[in-house]
Amino acid sequence: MTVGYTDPSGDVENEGMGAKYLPNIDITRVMVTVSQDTVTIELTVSGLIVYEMEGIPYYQYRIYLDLDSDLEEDVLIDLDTLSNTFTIDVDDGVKESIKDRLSGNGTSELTVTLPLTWFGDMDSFDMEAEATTGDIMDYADDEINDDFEGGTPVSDDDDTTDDETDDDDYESPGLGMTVILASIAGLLVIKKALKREDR
Ligand SMILES: [Ca+2]
Ligand SMILES: [Ca+2]
Ligand SMILES: [Ca+2]
Repeated sequence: MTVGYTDPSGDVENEGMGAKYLPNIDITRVMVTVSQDTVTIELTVSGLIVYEMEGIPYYQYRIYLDLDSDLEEDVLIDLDTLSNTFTIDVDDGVKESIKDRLSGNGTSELTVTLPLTWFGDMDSFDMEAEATTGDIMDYADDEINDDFEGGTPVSDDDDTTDDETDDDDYESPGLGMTVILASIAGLLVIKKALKREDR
């Protein structure tokens, strides 16, 4: 099961940060995939994901999960370069370090892979995310599916498996049309044959 949203690029809300820092927090897509044993989160930005760094400006990437459809967060995954902490917090419980479960530093896509047992029930869930950057004076951020509402779900076109299913669906009407055309052709032949008999 996958829940994913796309986000426009160039929609960072900027309070004075230099333009060169903005692509790194400009979210374009977030996908959360639940498989048999793991939950995998992929966060994509226009620029480069930066979570292993020190100093100013700082970057923070946060992914929230709502597991019970009440539009309130139950899980927070927080990657904060200012405090150099990379944690998951479930139901305001004990924060676990997830530093060794991250990959993608310096690329456009951050991947976090976590054990499904940490989450409990993931039969239905929703997700939102935000990325922020700042220095001493300035600040900028981008959000996706803010407050678990209004996001643009990833379309079927982005999913190879669904494309294959769609192709299968198209074959049936195609086959049906061939049968109809063959029937019409057959009727025309009979009609012509009958006309010949009339002569
Ligand atoms: Ca964006
Ligand atoms: Ca909730
Ligand atoms: Ca946005």
